[in-house]
Amino acid sequence: AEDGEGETGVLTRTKPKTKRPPMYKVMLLNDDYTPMEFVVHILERYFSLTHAESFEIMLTVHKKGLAVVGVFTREIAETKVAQVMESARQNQHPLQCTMEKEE
Ligand code: NFA
Repeated sequence: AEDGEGETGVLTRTKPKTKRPPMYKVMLLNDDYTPMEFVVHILERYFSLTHAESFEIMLTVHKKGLAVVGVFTREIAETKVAQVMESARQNQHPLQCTMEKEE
């Protein structure tokens, strides 16, 4: 048999195993120099958030020091971080974006 104890007496997996990929939190960090409007623009552009949502998250980062802006699979998270960091660099803003694996 495919499942349970086969003719050989070997115990095999019974539970269907649907694999979920590890998820990564993408975070934005506060600094004293990046303009608020730039952060809002970044959130709208790379995280598909509305202007109101972007403004709210920007304010959370500004007040609390950081905020999770989204949770993605590793490749998507890496792309978002790279896009934000490149855009900040091009515009000479010190804005920092990082990712962290979810438990
Ligand atoms: N603290 C920045 C300011 O006062 C705004 C900011 C928000 C920067 C979120 C980075 C992240 N101009």
